[in-house]
This record gives sequence, C-alpha cells and structure tokens, in this order.
Amino acid sequence: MTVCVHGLGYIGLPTAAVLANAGERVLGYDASQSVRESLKNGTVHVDEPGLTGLVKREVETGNLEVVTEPESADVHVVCVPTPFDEDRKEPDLSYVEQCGETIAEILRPGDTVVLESTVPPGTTTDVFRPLLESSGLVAGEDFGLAHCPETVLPGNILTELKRNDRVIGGVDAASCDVAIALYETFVDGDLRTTDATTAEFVKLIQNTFRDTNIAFANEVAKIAAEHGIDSRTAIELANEHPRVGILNPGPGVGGHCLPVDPWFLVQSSTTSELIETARQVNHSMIDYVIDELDQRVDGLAGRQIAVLGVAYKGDVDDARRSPGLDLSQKLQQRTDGRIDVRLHDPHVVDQVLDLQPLERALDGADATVIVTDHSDFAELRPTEVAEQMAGTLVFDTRAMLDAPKWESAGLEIVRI
Ligand code: SAJ
Repeated sequence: MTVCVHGLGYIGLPTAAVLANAGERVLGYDASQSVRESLKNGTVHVDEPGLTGLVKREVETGNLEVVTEPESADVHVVCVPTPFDEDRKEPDLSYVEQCGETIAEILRPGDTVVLESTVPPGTTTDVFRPLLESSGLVAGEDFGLAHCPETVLPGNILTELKRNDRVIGGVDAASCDVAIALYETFVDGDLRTTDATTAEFVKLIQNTFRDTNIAFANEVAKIAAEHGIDSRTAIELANEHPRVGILNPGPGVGGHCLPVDPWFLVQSSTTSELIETARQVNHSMIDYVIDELDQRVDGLAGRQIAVLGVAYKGDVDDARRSPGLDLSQKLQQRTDGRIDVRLHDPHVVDQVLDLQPLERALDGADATVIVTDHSDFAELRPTEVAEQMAGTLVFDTRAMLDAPKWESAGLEIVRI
C-alpha cells in the first residue's frame, strides 16, 4: 500500500514512522515548510521517547518520504490539528476542511481516506465527506472513508500506537476492511468496527470521562482539606475497592485533549450540565492554588515565586493549556504585575516564554510551586533548594516530593 499521511505533528509523524517501519510506502506531508525541511535534514521537532531514531531510520531507508505536496495514494491518513476556539467553545475545523479539499483533487476511484483528527460527532459524514465528494466520486461507492481516532498518551506514543485497541468507524464495510488492513500492519490491540459518528463519539467520551473523573478527584481534594485529611491517602484507600478508580487531584487539566474534547462532545447538545461543571472545577484549580499560596505567604504582591513546570504534564515538552502558564498569568493579574514569577521547565523549549535555569528560578524565591510532575523534580535536593530560596514554602501540587525529607531540610511542604 502507498499511504499519504497529512499532518506530521504529535500523531501524524509517529503514525507515518510506524507505518513505514511496518513496510508500507509512506509519503508524509505537512503544510509547514520548516517542519518538512527539518525532517528531511533528520531533525525531529516532536519530543517523544524513541521517535527521533525511528523517524531518522525510516527517512534514511526511503520508506518514509517527506513530500512538498500531498500526493496520490491508496490510503490517505489525516492527522491535522483541530484547534479550539476558547471564546466560542468550538473547534476550528479549517485544517480538516482544507485537507478534504486537497485530497479531493488527487483522489482516485478505489482509494480510501481515514480521518484521525479528533472532531465533533457527525464531522466525518457531514463536513468531511461532502468535501471529498466534490471530486465527483462517492464515498462508500467509489472511494472508502473512515474515522479512526487515535488514543495514544503523549510521552508513551510509540508504545501505545502499537498496543492500544482502535475503533474504526467506516461509512461502509469495505472502508472498514481497508482501514483494518492498514492498522493491523502495526497495531497489536483489537480493531473494532462501527460507523463513523459512533467512532467520533467514543473518542470524545473517553477523554470526557477522564476529565470528569479528575474533576471529581479535585473536588474530593477540596472537601478532604476541609476535614484536615490527605485526599491522596483517602483516594488510594478508596481505589482498593474493585469497582472504584478515582484519578489524582492536581493544579488543573492541561494539554490539547482533555480540556477541549468535552466541548467538542457537547457543542450541539442540549444536555451538558455535569460535563460543563467538571470543566469549571478543573479550570478553577489554579485559583485554588493561588488562594492557598496567597494565604501562606501572607499576600502575593511584591513576592518572588518560582514556578517549576510549564509543560501540561510530566516528562513532555508540550505547554499547550498548561496549568503552569495559567498560574503565572493569574499571579500577574491578581497583583497588577507587582510580583516576580520565575518559570523553569527542563523539557520545554520556547523562544517567547522567559524560561529560567533552575538556579535562577529558585534564587531568592519566597515560595516555590511545583506544577508539573516531571521526573526531574522528584530528584531535586531539598538542602540545595532550601539554600537557594529566601522563604521556606514549597507547594507540591502533584504530591511528588518525599515530604518528611524536605521538612527536615527546613522547608514547609504543602499539597493539594
Ligand atoms: N491529570 C490530572 N490527574 C490525573 C491524570 C491527569 O490532573 O490523575 C492531568 C495531567 O496533569 C494533564 C491533563 O490531566 O494536565 C491531561 O493529561 P492525561 O495524561 O490525562 O491525558 P493527555 O491529554 O496527555 O492524553 C489524553 C489520553 N486520553 C485518555 O487517557 C482517555 C490519551 O489516551 C489520548 O490519546 C489523548 O488524550 C488524545 O490525544 O486525545
């Protein structure tokens, strides 16, 4: 099979690489010229364990060819972003639409198009399909069409691409068959077939379930604090029950999936109360952190705060919708800029954010807030941190430090 992968980002690039590794001839196209150029030169722009080596190998062997224009292929796999419009609480489908128009120009009878991008229910059949059919070909008759959402966890993408089950939603049985033939080249998990709208729906309820579960954990944490008990100990004990599985409280839910997919799910629905409330609970966790901090340092104005972690979660370099950045912005807003917030992150590389080396972030800090659960932060030495900081408060929002050890170094450890 010749496969053309459209969009070489967090999902498209690893997918293209594993398909190439499985022996398919893969053409990879990204709209960004700089992404195409850097990949051709062997530079991989996505920080994901094992990815650089794999992409380099597949590009060198020629199994993965980075192309300057989308090209005809037996299967088109679409992995373009669906950004979220924060104000309208709606996805921007323009990349998917543009891709549909482009594929329509090169689509041949017998080809199959697989949409992987996360989209609201109905998008494959009501938005994407008509664009492809502007080619004059009919989906389910002349060409195949399926939605097959990705479900991989950033930080563990290559493993999960192979291991996870997949839901394949075809517009007809033949579309499902081609998609199965494609994914079974590299997926060890089960491939389950359904229709396209159900496949879209399943992906969204998976992420919405996780977001709602975390919101419950966050609310539990606030209630536990009122009783003076440790929520994590309580959750751990509760989870010993065979039918209970509560996630971990934290400073909020970031990234490009969990904070937005619930909105994709409810956008045209009349029922959304629980889901919207969960979003609100998670979104408000940073205010909870700030209130606690304010109280404990006796007023935020004029303080110097070290914020450790701007990636949205541990051991990734992605700062989209990051609780750390939210914290930094809200600290500035609350104090009308009369605060010195120093951001540090060992994974994130960003020319716009004023990221500091660890020593400079900690030097003279009145308080330190650990926002991201990077493994590096679990290795911090309490005596060195205590020497560098001016104050003693360390807000460990992810409960990753060995509190007694840190307290014996003279620091005050606070958790959510
Ligand atoms: N978080 C908590 N408490 C927890 C778990 C996570 O506060 O107990 C926070 C994280 O710190 C982070 C956010 O939630 O800020 C999201 O992280 P995540 O690891 O839960 O999920 P993502 O966004 O990296 O990936 C999710 C996954 N979805 C599910 O597990 C159902 C992944 O499998 C999907 O492929 C991905 O969304 C996606 O692309 O949709």
